[in-house]
Amino acid sequence: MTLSLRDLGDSPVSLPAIFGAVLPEESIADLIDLIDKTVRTQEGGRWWMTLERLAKLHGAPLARRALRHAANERLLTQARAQFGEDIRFFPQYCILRYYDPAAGGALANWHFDANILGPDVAMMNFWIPLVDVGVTSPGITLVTTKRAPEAVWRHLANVAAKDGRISDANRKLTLYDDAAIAKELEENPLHQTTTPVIPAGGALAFDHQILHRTQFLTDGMTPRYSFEVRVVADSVAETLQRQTGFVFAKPEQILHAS
Ligand SMILES: O=C(O)CCC(=O)C(=O)O
Ligand SMILES: [Fe+2]
Repeated sequence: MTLSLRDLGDSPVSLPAIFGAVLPEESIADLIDLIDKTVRTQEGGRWWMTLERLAKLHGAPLARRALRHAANERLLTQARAQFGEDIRFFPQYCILRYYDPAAGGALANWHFDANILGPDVAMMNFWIPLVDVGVTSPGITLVTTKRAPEAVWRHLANVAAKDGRISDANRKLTLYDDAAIAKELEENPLHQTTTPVIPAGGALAFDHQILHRTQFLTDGMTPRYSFEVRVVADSVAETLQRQTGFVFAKPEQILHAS
């Protein structure tokens, strides 16, 4: 399956989808500058930072500044269309990343983002590269069939079933062995993978049921900047907040605070 680049419209499209021109040039430049000054200068050589941590280290206004770029009317319209209602941002899992393949280490192996809130909570990710990805800079490879492979999804559901949701203690069990997934994909021709080529400021939109990983690296790949923007439906946010302690932000809180 090949995904084709589309414009952010106001009707829901089937996921995964790729959109062009989600962020304007000014937003891309500002987010790269922010990543250079925060993510890349942090102690311990870590290459990613959640907006929650950004707020802690550098103040809430800076975290809001980052999220405000994503809270543009066009992205919000598409997100609301997907859920059929208003949405809330999930700042504890909105993540700014810088990744240099030459420095070694892989970013993410196969997983579902359902490892964050559990398999039954609908969550959507606008994965926004700030440089062109999919050829020289590593993008995302994903399986285009939902809840696939079934055996892997079951494994995740079983892990979650232990305490009703994915906890910090069992989250590492939800990362999958690459060789096992490769075998599963090979044996079941229903499952296909794709690695979309996405221009800087475009977005790959997918949900918690779609198996994905960092694109397999090839020689000479160049560094990548990216921004993960996760959202949930407004109607589940209050309950989730009570159950999990995670905090979800309404778009107007992001847009109208100083
Ligand atoms: O940035 C990557 O390569 C992995 C990101 C990821 O797994 C995600 O956005 O859900
Ligand atoms: Fe992920």
